[in-house]
Amino acid sequence: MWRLLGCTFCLFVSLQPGFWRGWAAAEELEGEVKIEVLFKPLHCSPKSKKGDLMNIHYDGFLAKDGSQFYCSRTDKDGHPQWVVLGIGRIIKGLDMGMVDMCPGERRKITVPPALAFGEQGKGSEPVPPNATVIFEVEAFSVSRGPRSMEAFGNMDVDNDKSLSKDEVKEYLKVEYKREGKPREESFFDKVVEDIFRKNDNDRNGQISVKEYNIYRHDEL
Ligand SMILES: [Ca+2]
Ligand SMILES: [Ca+2]
Repeated sequence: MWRLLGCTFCLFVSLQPGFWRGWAAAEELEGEVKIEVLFKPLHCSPKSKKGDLMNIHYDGFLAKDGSQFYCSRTDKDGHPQWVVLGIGRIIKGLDMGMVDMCPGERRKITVPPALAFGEQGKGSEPVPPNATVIFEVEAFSVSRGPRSMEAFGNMDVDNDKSLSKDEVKEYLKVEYKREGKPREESFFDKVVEDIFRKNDNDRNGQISVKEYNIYRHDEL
């Protein structure tokens, strides 16, 4: 199934720092996530579930005055963002509000502060403290588990249960080529550096199974 992903490691590259990191600091569940389906394709499949990789565009608004604090269409060169659903990499309200969503579907998701940016708000966007936020999300693709062990096995050519930079780079090259998007060597070097910066936690130049497997935390 990993083949459906297109690019497994896009995830590593584009789990955006800042905005998407676990901002739902407040644990108490005050209020609920409200979901309004703005558009649902006739053929609505596959439907997203926990652990899926989703490619989305989203706009963020403050509920109190409707002002926009984020737009993925203008940010980051306007590329849709890759997110993994339900593992705490995005704000809780979106982890909850984007379940059962299919490619082509658009939703308006209203998230109370406790499930969004909490008491602190978020300075850089900016979102004030205790703000209810509204996201308009459009899903482009939904695919199964981005970091499958099958994908790991495919990358780990020498089978030492550890990924070197060369192994990751070769894998990326093949993936991009298969997608009809060959890139220059320097592009892959940059992506690999980024992947290792974010995932090689013990800085030994290898990505271990433990470092790769983001689901471990999730299943505790
Ligand atoms: Ca290896
Ligand atoms: Ca490592």
